Amino acid sequence: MIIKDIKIFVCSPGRNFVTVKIITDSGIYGLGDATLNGREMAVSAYLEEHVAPCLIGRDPQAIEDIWQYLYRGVYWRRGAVTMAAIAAIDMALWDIKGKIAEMPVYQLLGGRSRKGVNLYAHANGSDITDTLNNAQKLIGQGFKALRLQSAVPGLKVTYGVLGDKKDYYEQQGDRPLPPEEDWCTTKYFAMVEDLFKEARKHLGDKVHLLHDVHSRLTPVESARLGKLLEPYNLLFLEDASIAENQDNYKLIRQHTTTPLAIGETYNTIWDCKDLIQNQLIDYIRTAATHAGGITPMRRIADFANMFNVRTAPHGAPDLSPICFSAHLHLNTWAPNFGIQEYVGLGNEQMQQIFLQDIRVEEGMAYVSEQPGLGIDFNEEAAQQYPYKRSYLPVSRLEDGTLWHW
Ligand code: CS2
Ligand code: MG
Repeated sequence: MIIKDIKIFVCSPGRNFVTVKIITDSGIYGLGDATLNGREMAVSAYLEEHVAPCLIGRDPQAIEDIWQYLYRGVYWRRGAVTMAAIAAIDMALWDIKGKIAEMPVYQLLGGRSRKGVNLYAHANGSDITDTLNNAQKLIGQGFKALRLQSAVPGLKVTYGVLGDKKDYYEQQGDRPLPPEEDWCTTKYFAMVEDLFKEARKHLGDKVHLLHDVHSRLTPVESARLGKLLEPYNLLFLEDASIAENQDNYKLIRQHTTTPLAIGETYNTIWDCKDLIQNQLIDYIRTAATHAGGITPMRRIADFANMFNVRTAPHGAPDLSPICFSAHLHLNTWAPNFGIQEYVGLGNEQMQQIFLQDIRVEEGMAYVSEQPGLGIDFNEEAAQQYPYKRSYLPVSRLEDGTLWHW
């Protein structure tokens, strides 16, 4: 069997997705997600111009060799664009291998470790009451773990809380330039403890609560926040501080027992090596699409397992359903799986394009039993929703200084 053709699709059913389809001479094909929000066309060009020509004629079953060829072989290692491109190829090859073996991918990884995959849903709100009302609705739908985010009074916009806008694209209107948001740590601290105090009062002790800081705090501020939230028993505090310098987390860890999670922007195991081996975090949140595919996600999971770190893959709306499927296979297998972020199975247009049979019930997702990843891609439907240039926002402090978004 050889790789006969590789097609790259960029469609926008509400938001942009980059999809790779590897077609073999046997007719079997595989699908992968290469979406990099705000930089989609860079990955598409990388795949089209630099990757696809090198893979035509190769054995699609040599997943490991192709991964090494695209990572080690090119000299220019790592980086978000490169790793999203490698990720999509890797996912598509696992999909093909599963179809050849007539087994779902989780079986190829080592088989089932659990009956279903625990999810956490997003409860966002324009104020604390609104957030808690939304949380109650999700609890009513059976969710047992919730990420709580509430707008910060006095700020124009707060990450994770879009008010009446359905996504960041709508926030940009017809002028596709990065929207500008503001940040003030003092105003945030004045809100955040009340959010969790009220949450425990109204939602009780049984529901798991999580919170995303989206890298807005310095390490010492993160340490203070972790301590402040200890009485409310979070499942984890996500992205408290940027960890380009992984040592940042030593300071945070020394001061708090609130569990810590990070990793949604990481491209390789090297980005989290020190965090994991020094047990500075509790959950690693890498995504198959941004960390180079299923092959390295499996390595990260095994490495993390040695240090009592669990996996909690990123599950934002800017990862395609193909990535979510890949995560469900990894999560069904990984002995140290923790929890999966979940924002629904996509809008109506997405459901016409990405065809899948994932079941979500009572806050758990159940992986497809179809051979491969168990997801299909409707090319004609995708063509109806062409690419639209768009950006993630940037963030500034109130004096105008550019801050982490
Ligand atoms: C967020 C993401 O889901 C999350 O945890 O941090 O929504 C993130 O902002 C986007 O994926 C950025 O592309
Ligand atoms: Mg996040």
